Formats: sequence, structure tokens, C-alpha cells
Amino acid sequence: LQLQSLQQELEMLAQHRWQAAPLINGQAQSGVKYVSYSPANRKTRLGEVTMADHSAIQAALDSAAAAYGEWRLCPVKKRALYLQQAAELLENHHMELASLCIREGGRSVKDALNEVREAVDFCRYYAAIAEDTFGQPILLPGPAGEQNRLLHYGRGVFACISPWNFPIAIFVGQISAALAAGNTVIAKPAQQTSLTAMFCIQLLHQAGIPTQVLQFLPGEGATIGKILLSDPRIAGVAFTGSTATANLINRQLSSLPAIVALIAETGGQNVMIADSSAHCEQLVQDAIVSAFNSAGQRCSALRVLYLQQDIADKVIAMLTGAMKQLVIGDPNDYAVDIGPVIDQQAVDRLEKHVRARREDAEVLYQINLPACCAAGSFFPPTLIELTSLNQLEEEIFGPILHVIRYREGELQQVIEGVNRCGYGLTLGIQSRIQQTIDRIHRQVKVGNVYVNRNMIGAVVGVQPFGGMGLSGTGPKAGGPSYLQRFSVEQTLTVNSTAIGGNVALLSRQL
Ligand code: UN1
Repeated sequence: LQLQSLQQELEMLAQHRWQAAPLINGQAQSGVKYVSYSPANRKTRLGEVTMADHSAIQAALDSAAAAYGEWRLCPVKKRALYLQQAAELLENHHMELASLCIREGGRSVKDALNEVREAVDFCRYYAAIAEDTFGQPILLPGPAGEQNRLLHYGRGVFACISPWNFPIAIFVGQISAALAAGNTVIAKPAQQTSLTAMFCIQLLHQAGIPTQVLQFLPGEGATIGKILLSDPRIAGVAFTGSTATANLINRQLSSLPAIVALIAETGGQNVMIADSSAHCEQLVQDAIVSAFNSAGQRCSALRVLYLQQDIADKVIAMLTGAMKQLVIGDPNDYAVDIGPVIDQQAVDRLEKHVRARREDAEVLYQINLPACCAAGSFFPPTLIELTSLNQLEEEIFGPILHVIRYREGELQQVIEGVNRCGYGLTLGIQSRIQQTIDRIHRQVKVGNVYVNRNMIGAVVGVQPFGGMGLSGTGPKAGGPSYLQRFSVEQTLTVNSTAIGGNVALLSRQL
């Protein structure tokens, strides 16, 4: 009954039309518009998006820079309160948010609801961490007669550039961290999910976050990035997306006079290693979830499963069987596990990859898409056997799982190959031998290691998330040190024995 009413509510909400436009101090700006369609059928008009032009970008910079002076001094308690109110509003509007994100981002119902949950968690977590870390000045020891304190401030104007694959959670996560640390924010959402982002911004403003402190610039990424990130008023950038784009941003920031903080969370070439002691049912369940959930469009998703030779045939047969059970189709339907990928370009890229692997590897199994998928941007879950990790050059962002067999005695080579590929985001280990588990996790240069479980869905505050090497700069989102990098420190040293207090200090300086 509950599922039925959930389904009915989603159908009702699907009638709604949405708008997105640049918001400068809360005021919608005019400009060139485009219509947003659902990737599930490419014909349902979801709403219109007005793209930010040069004058909107300049206005966002002017306003965010002007608002920084006051926001920097806004007590941490008050900033935290705004975020708690934002969490409550996001929670109260979870069905509208989820419905929009299902239709605009092609997320499954479960994914979309989890995303709202994660965004709420980010707001609450960063509010709490900000109060803990920045709430009181840190008193430091010093010689008698001297008082030393460490104070934290926001860096200034922060550009938050977010991806389409988590249009609620990562979008709100970056913004809430930057605000909690005392920055003003210019939020640039992924173009494919501008409507969802706009609704989040409206809720954040409604929660009391001053409109001057949070500016919004939907539109074309390269155009906005070029103008925004060449302005010396930008003090920091939070970016989640591809490694290639992170490098572009880094190069662009390097032409600014100051060294600007870049917090980048990028791609992965994530591996799971299963030895012959692995529990096969557990392994298959975890591999299927990690590779195909969210149509494989997570930076944390499993891409390559290493199987020890003696369990390989059995596990491949089990994986194929499990893939047949996956339900692909309209993401508005609660029973659907896998919706579309984000757009036709994504389909083309994945098809190209599979075509090339038909030449140098073996495509073991590919699901037949049901008729309902014909009109949308769908890609069938695919299983490919490789002979070497070198056959994958860049991140494959979709529902494709690769397997590679390894022999007893080759584990060290496997570990070294994983480290050599340069990515370092997530890694799974399936083994019941403690020594093997320790041997692997101590050697791999990877940010999040998961043992005998799936490798996605890191929980805020519980499993701080983020990688190293080609996978990002750190610090870890949803972790206790994340806010540090969004802030600057000031050491305040005061001679507390000065006669007559401040007047005496002042005259001594003169
Ligand atoms: C991303 O896909 O861009 O653990 C990162 C997870 C998520 C991944 C988010 N935190 O699956």
C-alpha cells in the first residue's frame, strides 16, 4: 500500500513544470533559454532553463564578493542554524525533489530518495562540524604574558561546480560545506540537471541563507567556467566531475595572482579483488550492486572485478544469472533498478567502448533492452572479460563490468597494476583470509576500501569519501577534516601584560 501511494504521488508530481534561471541576490535573470527533456524518453518537456550570460556572471561575482565581509563575521552558530533549517526544508520536500531528479537525471526512485537523505545529512553534518571546529577559538600555549589563539574564517567567494550524477547530494554537499566554513558561494550546477539544482537553491534561500551569500549560475560549463575562474575574486573552487575537467580548472586557476584552493573529487578505475576463499554469493551480490546501481554512473562504481582463476568460471556464470534479474526501464517506476544514462552522448561513448572491446577482449554478456527503453538514452548492462587492466585507458562511466582472471601467486602483480593505473578512489576486497585482506589494503593507494561488501553509497560522517592521485585532491567529503580546506586560519598573538590594555599596546606601536 505504501509503495502504491508513493507511486501515485510520483505520478502526480510528474505533471509539474519547472524553471531555472540565474539567481543574483535571489532575482531571476533573463537570457537565452533551452528546454530540458527527460533522458528516459527524450520527449517529456520538464521545463525551461535560462543560461547565465556574461553580465549574470559578473553580477554574481560582484554580489558574492560584496556579501563576504558580513558573512565572514556571521557567528558560526547562526550559519549552522541556517543549514539545519535547510536540512529540514529539504526533508519536507523530499518527494518533489526526488521526482524532479528522477525525471531530469534519470535516477531510480531509490537512488533519488537516498540522494535527498544524503543532502540532508551533509547539511546537518557540516553544521555540527563547523560548530565543533570553528565555534570557539583554539587556545594555544605560549610563554607567560602572551595569549595565542587560532581563529578560522572563510576564504572568500567559493565557486561550487557540481556533477549531474548527484544533482541533489553533491550539489547541496559542496554548498553547505562552503557556507558552513564562512564563504559566500557561486553555485554552478551541471547543465543536464539545472532544474533540480534551482529547486535546491530555492529551498536553501527559503531556509534563511541570505540570497547575497548564495548566487546561482546555470548554463554551459565551459563558458561560465572561463569567465568565473579567471576572476581574482575567486578564493576557492569545489569541483566534482572528470579528472580531465579538474586539470583544466587547475590550469585556469594557475593564471590567477593568488594560489586558489581547489578541492577536486574526480574519477575512478575502481577494482574489486576476489580470491578463492571469497564467499561467492556475497561477492556476486556486491559486484552487481557496485557495478550497475545508478546505471554505473557513480565515480565510486566497480569497473573491474579481479577473480582468482579457480572461482572465475563459477562467478562469471553467477554474475550473468544475476544480471538477467535486473529490471531496466522507466525510472519513475519503483520496481526499476536501472534507468537511463544521462544523455545520448553517454550512450555513444559506452557503445564505442564495447565495440573496441569486441576487437581486443571478449564481451561475455549484454542484457537485451526491453521495448520501453527504445525512446530514451539507455545502455544495457554489459559484462566484458579483459586480459589486462591496460585495456582500459580512461574511466568508463556507465553500466559495464569488466572481469580479469588472475592466478595464485599473481596477487602482488594485481596490486601493483592497480597502483600503476593512477586512479585511487574505491576498492573492494572479497576474501575470508585476514592476511590477504591486510596485505591488499595496506598496499593500495586508494581512498575508500570496502571489505566483503559493496563499494558504493558512502555514508556521511561514517565513511568519509574521496580519493587520491587521478581521483582527486582530498580532503574527504562527509569527513571531519573536509571544512578545514574551505577555510583559512589566523593566529592571534596578544601581549596580555601590556600596561593599560589596548591603549598601551597602541602607543607602544606608535
Ligand atoms: C560521485 O559519484 O561523483 O559513495 C561521487 C558513493 C558516492 C559517490 C559520489 N559518495 O557512492
